Amino acid sequence: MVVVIVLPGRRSDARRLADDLRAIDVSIEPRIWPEAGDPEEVEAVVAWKHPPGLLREFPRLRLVLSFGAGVEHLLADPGLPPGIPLVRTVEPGLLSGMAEYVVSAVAQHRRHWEAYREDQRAARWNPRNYELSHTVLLLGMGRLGRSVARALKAAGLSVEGWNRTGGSADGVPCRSGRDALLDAASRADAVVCLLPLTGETENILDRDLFGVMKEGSLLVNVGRGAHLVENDLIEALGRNRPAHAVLDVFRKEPLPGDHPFWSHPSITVTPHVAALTDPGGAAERIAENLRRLRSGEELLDRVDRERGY
Ligand code: NDP
Ligand code: OXD
Repeated sequence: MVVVIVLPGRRSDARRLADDLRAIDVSIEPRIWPEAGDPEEVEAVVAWKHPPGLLREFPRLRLVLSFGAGVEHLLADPGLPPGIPLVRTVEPGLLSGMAEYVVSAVAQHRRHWEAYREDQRAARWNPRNYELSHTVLLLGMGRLGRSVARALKAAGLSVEGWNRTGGSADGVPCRSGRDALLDAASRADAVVCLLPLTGETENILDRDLFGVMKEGSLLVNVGRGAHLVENDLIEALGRNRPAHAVLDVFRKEPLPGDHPFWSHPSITVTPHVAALTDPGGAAERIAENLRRLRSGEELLDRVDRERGY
């Protein structure tokens, strides 16, 4: 089965993925774009930030796989063939990486690391208190949200969830709807966005949400840049609600050099690295999905195109 790997700017990840796919299953023939060979032979494409329209070049495509958890880049492409399955790749490294990032962001804020760095520069011995109880509200309780929730609970923190369908996920109580979001945010010490970007979730981190957040609280956005209304955040930081924002994703990436977030004293910027797909772990999941495609079994992490995630 011919699979084209389209990872522009990530040649070494593409090579590693191709080698691992071949090692797992000799019937898989990976080709690294732009060397795709005869387009008629291509049955599957693994893509991340592919050139829009590219998928139209493969008339016999049976499966499109995102080389990551997000799929808005593929859903936004009018060249995505209708009627064929789209799957995400959520591998163990992505789950543990996200859990580590969020626990670290929450812990550094709660335990005043930033202030201690300043104290150290001034040779100032200044112990600060911290509350034992600390509640983190997770927006999005999917594959990544549940992994983060487990790690936060293991660190002794309380976790509440907010999702589309309500109920509970892995023992974490979840609520849904706008009123529940504002109510939960008003009681949380940290709000973490781990939502997919859809028409319903765009601009969800806005002045209404910040308006109810606790003084001194933390915002972490690891979902997508378009979840955040940037000017609303800058105003809200001026009111100390939230007191700090850790941002990993941005409307425009790379974040332009003159963007005010870079120099804002209450914003920590990281360059979309909260969780990185490990090509080795991805190869296992991708090979399994290709096997399932061939045998007509249910695919892993299949996207519901209507729902948008
Ligand atoms: P999943 O599809 O597994 O989970 C999505 C969650 O969001 C579900 O809990 C879902 O609710 C909830 N949700 C979706 N729409 C709404 C809505 N309108 N209102 C409330 N809740 C909603 O996604 P993952 O956990 O795998 O990934 C989440 C996102 O994380 C990705 O889409 C990507 O944007 C981002 N990401 C960022 C990375 C980074 O490095 N910064 C790395 C990887 C991913 P329900 O459970 O009810 O269906
Ligand atoms: C992803 C990402 O969605 O890296 O996997 O953001």
